[in-house]
Amino acid sequence: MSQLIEVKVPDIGDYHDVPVIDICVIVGDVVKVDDALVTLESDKATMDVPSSAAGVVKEIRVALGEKISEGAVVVVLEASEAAVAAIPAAIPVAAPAAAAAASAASTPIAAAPVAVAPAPAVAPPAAPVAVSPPVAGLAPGAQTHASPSVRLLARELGVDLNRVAASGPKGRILKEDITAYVKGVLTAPPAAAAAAAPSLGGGLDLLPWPKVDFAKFGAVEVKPLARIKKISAQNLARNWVMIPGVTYHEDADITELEAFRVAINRENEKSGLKITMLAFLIKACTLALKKFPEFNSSLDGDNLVLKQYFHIAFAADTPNGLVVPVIKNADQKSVSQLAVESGELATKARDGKLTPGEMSGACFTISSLGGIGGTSFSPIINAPEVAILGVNRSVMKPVWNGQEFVPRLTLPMSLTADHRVIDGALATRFNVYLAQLLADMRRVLL
Ligand code: CAO
Repeated sequence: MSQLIEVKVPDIGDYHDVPVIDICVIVGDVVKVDDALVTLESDKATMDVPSSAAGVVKEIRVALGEKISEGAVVVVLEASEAAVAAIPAAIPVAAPAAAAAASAASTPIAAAPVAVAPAPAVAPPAAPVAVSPPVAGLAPGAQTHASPSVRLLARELGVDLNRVAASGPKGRILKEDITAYVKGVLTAPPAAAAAAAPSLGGGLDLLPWPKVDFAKFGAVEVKPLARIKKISAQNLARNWVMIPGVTYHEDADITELEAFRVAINRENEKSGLKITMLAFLIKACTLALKKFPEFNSSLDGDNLVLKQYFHIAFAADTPNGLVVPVIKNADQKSVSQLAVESGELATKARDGKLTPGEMSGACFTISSLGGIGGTSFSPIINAPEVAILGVNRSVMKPVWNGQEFVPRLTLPMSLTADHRVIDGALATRFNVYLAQLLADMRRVLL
């Protein structure tokens, strides 16, 4: 017979709302009494929440970055009969079969039986975030599987656990793995070491950022960066430095498409439905992603994760900075639906009302500066995506048709692709195909 046990944050003195910085176990782990389950970090100290029982981890009830206090349930364990006998003080919770009845009778009091609701091992972040930011205050590698002592060692050595190959059971990183990683970095040639270990000082050997007293040269006004800008700055800087991105340019002839768009919008004037160029771009990109699956992938160590879903993000310019809402399953939506949804998401973005869910899960991003101008640019890839399409304002250009120059409306496209995944030939094929689709959207039906 087995029993479910809630393990709670014990008495931690005067500390309240302490952030979870490490989750040391995963569902299925076998733990002993006093094994660390999660690590909390107050402004003064780091403390582990030990397991009050021996058993198997059935559920993790906290998320990285979540702030918790004494009494919060951290983990639900399934204790073996022997283990249960040894821990009379542990608080049992209702088994799933009895959950409905138990939850009806449950109260917020700690000892009352409560239903064990299935929850993801790591819950989504509580606060809205932009451009896949890291959870504030978390150490690099916080989502990897390692014990607190290993994490401590990694922190002391400045090692990002995400970069360390795990040799322990269930992908757990051991002390030996950290040692091997550091040895590898120290004995590697300088260039390889720099690429392999940005966490060990980056190897970039950069000069410190220039500190200038600008007021010496004239009047200045100092304005703190908006939160979104601060978060996206970190992501953009990492992506710019870490990804060998190359930008490939292509002109798409959208003469017929724009004429069609204008005609349709005139037809729909009364209903208020406005089809945007962005909606056509999203549609065309989903087809190009299907044809060239490498563009719908992410690098995970030595593996390429090919996604079977097509969630398209688009950059939205807001008074507080750039945010990137995501249209889920864009391939299953009509151009009209894409126009409505992107319009709604852009409005929410400008009002600062996007939820974390509306900004996550993207496979590919479109950055449209078409409403503003420009002729080309080099968009920065939004990791872990591997490509991003930028477009600028379409212009009439004289195009030679074999006999004469004819005026064609031309959309300048700038596709940045991660060269580790996509080489120049593939990127150019993607661009050419995208341009073909935009030149004649009937191809979308094929
Ligand atoms: N060529 C010519 N005109 C274009 C165009 C293009 N490629 N794209 C849009 N336009 C026109 C639209 O037709 C619209 O004109 P009308 O009002 O006469 O119909 C006008 O420009 C304004 O369009 P818009 O940009 O507001 O709307 P959109 O659907 O094209 O784009 C959004 C929406 C959210 C992408 C856009 O508002 C935005 O925020 N763009 C900025 C993205 C950005 O900052 N990227 C940079 C990221 S890297 O720093």
